[in-house]
Amino acid sequence: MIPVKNMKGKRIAVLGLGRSGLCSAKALMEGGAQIAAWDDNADGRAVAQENGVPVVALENGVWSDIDALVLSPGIPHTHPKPHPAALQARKQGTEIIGDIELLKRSVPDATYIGITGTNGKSTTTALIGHILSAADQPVQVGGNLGRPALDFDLLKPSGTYVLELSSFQLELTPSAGFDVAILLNVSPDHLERHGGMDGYIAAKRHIFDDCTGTAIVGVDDPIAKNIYEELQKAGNSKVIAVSGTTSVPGGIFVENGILIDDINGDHIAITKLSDIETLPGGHNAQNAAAAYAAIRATGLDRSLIVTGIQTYPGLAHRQQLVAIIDGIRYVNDSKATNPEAAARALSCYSDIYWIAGGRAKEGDLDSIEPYLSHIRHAFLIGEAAEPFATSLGGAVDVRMSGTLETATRDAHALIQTEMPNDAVLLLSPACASYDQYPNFEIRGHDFERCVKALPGKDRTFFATAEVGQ
Ligand code: UMA
Repeated sequence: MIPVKNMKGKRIAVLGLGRSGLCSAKALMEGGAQIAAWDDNADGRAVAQENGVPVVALENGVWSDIDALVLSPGIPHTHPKPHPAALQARKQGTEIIGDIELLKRSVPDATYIGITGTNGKSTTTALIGHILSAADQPVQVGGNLGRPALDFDLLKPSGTYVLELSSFQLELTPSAGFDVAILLNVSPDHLERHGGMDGYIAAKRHIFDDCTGTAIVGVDDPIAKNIYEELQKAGNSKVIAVSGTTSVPGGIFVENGILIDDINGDHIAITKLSDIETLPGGHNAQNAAAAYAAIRATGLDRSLIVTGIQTYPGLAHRQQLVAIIDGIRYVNDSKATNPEAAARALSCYSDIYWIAGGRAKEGDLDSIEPYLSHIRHAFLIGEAAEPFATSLGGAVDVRMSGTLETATRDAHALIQTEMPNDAVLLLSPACASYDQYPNFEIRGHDFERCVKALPGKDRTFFATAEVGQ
């Protein structure tokens, strides 16, 4: 844990005592601040009290001498409606900040790599962390990925903090000022929290404010590309374009499956990405290009970056190769909780036996449409089974499996009878898990359990570490 010493003697309100808030409260107390902590949920308050954090209702009287409100990222402070405590803080001019801001103020001399984007930020963050630790560099990895920023170890100035940053966290990090700032892509997400698309883009764009070193921007979607052009025009920092699909002169991109470094205009082939099983698809090509660009900016030797990319173990629940049984690949993509994320996985394989469904979010299956020809059969589960069957409208052979266990068995049995060349049994639900599981991680583990129970002559299982917890 990193004690927040620069708030010593100050009185700080901490609202939200989940993963990040509880850690912030403890780090502030360790640094000598006086805490008034609150969670609207009684369980959250009870856990905090068990951890020795003083719980105080953040009512009117408390506010007279509060110096800052440390807010958990999931708590609204503007849209759709500010939390009353955030409203009160704003009314009296009290700063509202989050744990990333506290980390930056507590360890100002370390190197900070910040990664944001609507999709791909967890993989890019984990890949950067892996490359640096494989090269024996002092590094800590977390943020939105799961490990709260103040839970990190204190690093010497030569160390690097690699932070996955959500739009919520960026709004609570006024000083920003990252040494390397990455924006991968932008598409509509969390719009209710940002009052619409303009607010969401502004939150994402904030990652580049006061960037002291290198700004890295994906140019594979129109919104991020526009931000790249604006940054280049402003000329405040070194700006590098990255793409997983298009050759970008002067940038880092992937051409015929090969990662190319053209920053100095010399078109150097770095490594063949299409052979790396843990980074499949054009979206991961862009993630790898961004990770390479970020580490290159830190000055690490190119051969060490290549070793790191080639040995990347992958992230649990994100196109995670669980097993190969008699030549069939079993892939856990439980983190794909919306159709766009599932479409990314569907783009990567042919002959897919697709398990989908759960609790559907807003939106339709339009993003899946370009990949319908990759799907041999769909096995539908959970609340979304009926509506998905209707949406797929006969374009794909559909089975109503109901549960993940039945779907896995149904799919396996059908593969055995059809035995296509390149069969993949893919769990990529395009839905949240909450109708049948507490969260996507538990759904993913249940899939692994179901796969382990399948028969087969030649069975290989792969271990992938959970990161960030
Ligand atoms: N709470 C209140 N009042 C409210 C709302 C919530 O008191 O009005 C309390 C809840 O009772 C709970 C706590 O606030 O005890 C939860 O706070 P939180 O939602 O900010 O969650 P944390 O447990 O602190 O986890 C946060 C991130 N959560 C969100 O941004 C929603 C985690 O990202 C992150 O991993 C963690 O900090 C450590 O840094 C998760 C996430 O879902 C993965 N992120 C979103 C995403 O990826 O789309 C942005």
